[in-house]
Amino acid sequence: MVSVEAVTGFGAAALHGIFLNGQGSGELLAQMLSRTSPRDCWHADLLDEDGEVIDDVVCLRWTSSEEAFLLTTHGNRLILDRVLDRCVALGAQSCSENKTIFGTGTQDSANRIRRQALSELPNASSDEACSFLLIQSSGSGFAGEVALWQQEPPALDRVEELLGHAEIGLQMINPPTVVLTGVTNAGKSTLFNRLIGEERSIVTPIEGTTRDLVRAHALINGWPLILVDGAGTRETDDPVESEGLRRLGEEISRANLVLELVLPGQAARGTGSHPESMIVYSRCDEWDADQFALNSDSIRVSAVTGEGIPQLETAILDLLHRCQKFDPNQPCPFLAEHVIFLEQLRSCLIHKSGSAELISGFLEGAGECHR
Ligand SMILES: Nc1nc2c(ncn2[C@@H]2O[C@H](COP(=O)(O)OP(=O)(O)OP(=O)(O)O)[C@@H](O)[C@H]2O)c(=O)[nH]1
Ligand SMILES: [Mg+2]
Repeated sequence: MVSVEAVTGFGAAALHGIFLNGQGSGELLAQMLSRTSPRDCWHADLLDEDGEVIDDVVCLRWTSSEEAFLLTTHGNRLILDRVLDRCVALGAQSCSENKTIFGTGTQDSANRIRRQALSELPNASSDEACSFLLIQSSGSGFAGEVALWQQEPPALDRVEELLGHAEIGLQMINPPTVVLTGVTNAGKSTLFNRLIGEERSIVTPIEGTTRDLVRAHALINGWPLILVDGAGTRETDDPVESEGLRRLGEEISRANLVLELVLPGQAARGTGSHPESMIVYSRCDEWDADQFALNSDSIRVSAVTGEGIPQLETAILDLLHRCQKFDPNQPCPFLAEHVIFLEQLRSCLIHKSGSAELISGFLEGAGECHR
C-alpha cells in the first residue's frame, strides 16, 4: 500500500513537500510524472489524468528501508490539493494529520520528530541547515535515536551530551543575532555589507550616516545568522540620532553576540553588561606597522581589502558555539521543546523513575509546547 502525505503545513511555505511511502510508490510516480530517472533526485512535470501539467516538481528518492519518495511542488494550496488528489486517484492512501507514514514498528512514534524536522525545512536558510534537518529526520538523526529509547532509555551521559549541543541545533533553525557597534565612521556599515555580500547599508565618510537599524541574513560557513547595523556611538543632541542609539541599545540587550569595532589608536568603549562581545579592530589597511605589532593577537579586519574577514568569521562561530566541536551529521535536538523534554528526561534518569513514560508521552505528543 502506498501512503501519501503533505509534510509541510498548508500555505506555510513557498514549496510543499509531499511524501510517498510504501511498496509501489515508484510505480505510482511513474504513472503521473513526465519522466522517471535512475538517479536519486530529478526534475519532472507532474501530469493529471488528461496529460495536462499540474506542476513541475523535484523528486527525491528517500533513504529508507521502504520504497519512499519526497516530491517538492510549488507552495500553492491548489497545486498541493491537486497533487494529493492525483496520488489518491492512482491508488495511494491519504494519511490524516496524526497518522504516521515514515517507517514501521517502533520507528513510528519517532514520526513526531521527523515531522518537526521536515516541517522546518522550508524555513532552513542554507544547504547546511537543510541537510542538518534531513539528517535529524532520519534514522541516524535525533528522530532515530529517540525512537530507540522506547526500547531502552538512554544513559544520563548521553542526555547531557545532547543538551550540550542543543543551543547549536536551535541556532541552525533560529539564526542568532549579531550586532555591530562602535564609534561613528568605525566602518560598521562597510563590514556589515561585506559580511552579508550586498550593499544594504549606506556608507559615506560623513560621521553619523547610519541611524536606523539595518537587519539582514548572513551565512557564515553555512551557519545562518542575523546581522544588525546601527547608529555609531557619539555624544549628540540630534533627536533622530539619539533615537537610533536608543534602538541600537535595545537590540544589543537582545543580541546573542555584539561586535565592537574599534579604530586604530582608539580604546574600546565596551558593550555594557552584554555577556558575549568581541572587539574587532577595523579599517586595518589604514594602520601603520607599529599599530599592527601592538595588537598582534586581536581580530583586525579591513572590510575594503577583505583582510582578516575569514578569521573574524571563525571567531564569530567559535563564540556563538562556545568553542564546541559540532558534527551536524550526528543526532542533535533542534527545537526548544526537545530541550525541555531532555531536561525532564535528565531529571527522571537522576531520580531513576518515570523515564519510559516520559519518552512515550513525548513521542506521542503529550505536553507539546512550541519554540
Ligand atoms: N580604508 C578603509 N576604509 C574603510 C574601511 N571601512 C570603512 N571605510 C571607510 O570609512 C568611512 C566610514 O565607513 P562606514 O562603514 O560608513 O562607517 P560606520 O561605522 O558605519 O559609520 P556611521 O554609520 O557614521 O556610524 C567610509 O568612507 C568607508 O569607505 C576599511 O576597512 N578600510
Ligand atoms: Mg554606518
